[in-house]
Amino acid sequence: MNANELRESILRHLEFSQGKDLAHSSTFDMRMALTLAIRDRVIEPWFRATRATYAAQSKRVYYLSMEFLIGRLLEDAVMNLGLTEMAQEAVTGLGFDFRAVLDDEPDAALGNGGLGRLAACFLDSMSTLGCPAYGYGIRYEHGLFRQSFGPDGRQVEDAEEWLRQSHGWEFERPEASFRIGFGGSVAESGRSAVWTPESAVMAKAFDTPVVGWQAKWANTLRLWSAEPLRAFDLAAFNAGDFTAAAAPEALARTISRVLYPDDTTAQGKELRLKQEFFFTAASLRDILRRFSAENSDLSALPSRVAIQMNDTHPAIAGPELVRLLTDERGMEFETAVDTARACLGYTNHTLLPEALERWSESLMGAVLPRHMQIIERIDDLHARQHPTRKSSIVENGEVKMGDLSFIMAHRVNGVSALHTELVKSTVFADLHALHPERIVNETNGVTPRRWLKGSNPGLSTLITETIGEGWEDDLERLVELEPAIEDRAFRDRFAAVKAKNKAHLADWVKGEMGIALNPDAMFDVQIKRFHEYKRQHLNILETIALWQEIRQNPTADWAPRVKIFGGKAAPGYVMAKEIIHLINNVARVVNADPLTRDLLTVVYPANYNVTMAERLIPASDLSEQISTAGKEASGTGNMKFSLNGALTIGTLDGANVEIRELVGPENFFLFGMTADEVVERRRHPDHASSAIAASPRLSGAIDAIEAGTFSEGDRGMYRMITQNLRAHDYFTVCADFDSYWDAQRRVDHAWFDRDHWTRMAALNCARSGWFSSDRTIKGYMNDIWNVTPMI
Ligand code: GL7
Ligand code: PLP
Repeated sequence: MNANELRESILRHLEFSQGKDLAHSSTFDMRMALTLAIRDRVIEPWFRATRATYAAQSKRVYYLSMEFLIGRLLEDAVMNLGLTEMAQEAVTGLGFDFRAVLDDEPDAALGNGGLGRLAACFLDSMSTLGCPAYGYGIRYEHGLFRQSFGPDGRQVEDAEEWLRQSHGWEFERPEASFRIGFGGSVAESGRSAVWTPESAVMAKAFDTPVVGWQAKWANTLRLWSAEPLRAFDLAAFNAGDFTAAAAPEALARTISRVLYPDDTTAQGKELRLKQEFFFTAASLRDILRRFSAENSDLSALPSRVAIQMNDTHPAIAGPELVRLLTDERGMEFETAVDTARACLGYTNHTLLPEALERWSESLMGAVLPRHMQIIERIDDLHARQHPTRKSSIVENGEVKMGDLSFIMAHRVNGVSALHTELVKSTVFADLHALHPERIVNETNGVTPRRWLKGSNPGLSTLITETIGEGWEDDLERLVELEPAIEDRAFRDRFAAVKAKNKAHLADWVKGEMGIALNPDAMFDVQIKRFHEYKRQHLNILETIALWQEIRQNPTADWAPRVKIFGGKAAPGYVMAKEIIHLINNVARVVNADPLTRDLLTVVYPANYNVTMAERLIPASDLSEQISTAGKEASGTGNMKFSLNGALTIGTLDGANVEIRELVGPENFFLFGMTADEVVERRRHPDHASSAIAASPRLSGAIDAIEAGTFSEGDRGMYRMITQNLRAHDYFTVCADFDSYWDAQRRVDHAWFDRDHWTRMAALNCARSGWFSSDRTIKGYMNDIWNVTPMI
């Protein structure tokens, strides 16, 4: 394709898809026309991949996930097709600003955080590697809420409206519709059972093609939208009851209306259970339909179908597949359980007890009566096969979805080396003893296309000029940078790229927030969901202590810092929202202090999302990965920072452990207790108060909050935070504070030798190649899915 063809194609779409002539086209029209012109280019690899998969009768991967945090698609697709320059030329030639056109696209925020973003990186890697795959999820009408801050600094949530404008990437598939039932009764006769649901909705498919690097392969993201069986009650309408007439539609659509804004917290809502069953059941029906079009023998299912359960959200896949195989296809129960298990894999993403889904037996029985029976039979069968088992799936009136997933999967994986060991020794210790071969580790990864090539063009150019092309899908080649890092000229260029990215970010912050940042200061960044275990409060306490110390000694040799925060709190998570509130008010006070103005600035741009991450990460000097050890299963933000040449200050938690090993302990600022030490320390009832008493800096910071310094004299404002720190402090903020403070001063010290800092930063990049999600997906293909790449 040449530039002229692309231009013609854009003009055609402007005219025939948007119904506009160029002179009257808006930025939106241009964005849609470019999207459709680019989508046209994706069709060829997409069809080619589908045909090749059918022709080879390959095994396909089905990645079932409640969340796909894909962000914007246009820039990424243009990049993967190798059309970036051509598209820029065409759009500019038609009189539009290319950046403004790209920025017009809303983020598809169909996920909360790391778990959903991982699923998006996996889609990219599966397409890049030629792994025949479908992502299956929900087409939420409203993605993750939009965050703003009220005048008092508190989080305000608004509905997100990404589908208000038409979504240019998707294809509606009315022919791929399935009826999904809920409730009702079960009539058993002999070995078979007939489930008669009480209510039902239709699941309708919408497909988005996902093109891989250099368009060698493309897969499908199929999202289900809930629709009524009967859109409209005409009798009620004719009788004048307009609300009742529209009721069936409103009710059905509720199922795919909203993404639950929870991060690592299970939602105990009936609607959530229905959402989980809705998309899982529709996906399984689709999978069996595709299988049956090519095969008549169901025993071949595991040789053609690999289904991955992304966390326990699709855990109902086990019993539902067994139900489809037995009740609907006549397979014998034990054979069906074995067949289902051979297809299913389960990824565990968290050990937090509040995130391990449990559904009350009565709710499960009411919403999915047949599945409840099947779960009990699976439990019985497993108990018979393993008489030494100590626990069961159904306990104390609750169905433990983690246990169900474990028992119904042939492989269970953790998401970092440390996490996998903890999975074995804690939540699944009992089941692991019975099935020692089942748990495997697949350390997370991130796609280098979006998170380096696309988001950091300056660094990408430097890399390509230094080691040549081809690192984008062979990221471990970044080690070839190492000899160049010894060269001062290379380091200067590396530093210049970072400086430019920081200047861009500073411009953006100035425009968005009206705050001027010193681009020579260290950009110290903590962006992620707000959660006590992630310990944004540890960071803000250190910020307060630092501010106090600078005030006492303003002429000392301080390393100027900009502390940047970003992230949302679940609307119902009061403590996390209080921490947000505190940070905003610390920012207000600190930024207004003339004594510290050039040395310390705190900024917290609202509404952290994928696009903001793409802006912030390339401009960061220091990456804050400071969770309580043992709590962050892996992290993926940590990998993105290191890849983009930020140094990490972090605990031995999740994938930080592997990052530190790979980049070298001398290029990583470690602090804090280990996971074992945290558990031990918590046994001492005074673990927090003794730490506070021993640390004048920490007590000074807490005292300042309690004195009303950040709440206009209101001493009680942040009581919830400070009382928790003093009395309970489950996440051991206090016990880790001094160690964190010391590590931050080592950071300051390192910052003064800027050339050495750059050397460490460049080594972080050069040694992060292993964190490509291509490596992760190869692991899943080999260890779990038994699928071979098609390219
Ligand atoms: C998470 C983990 O908390 C996070 O550490 C991990 O990187 C991510 C992907 O594996 O999964 N688990 C979880 O429930 N959420 C996560 O982000 C929401
Ligand atoms: N949210 C967004 C928008 C992200 O891009 C990422 C990862 O980069 C995350 C959440 C997860 O961050 P973390 O691994 O720090 O929890």
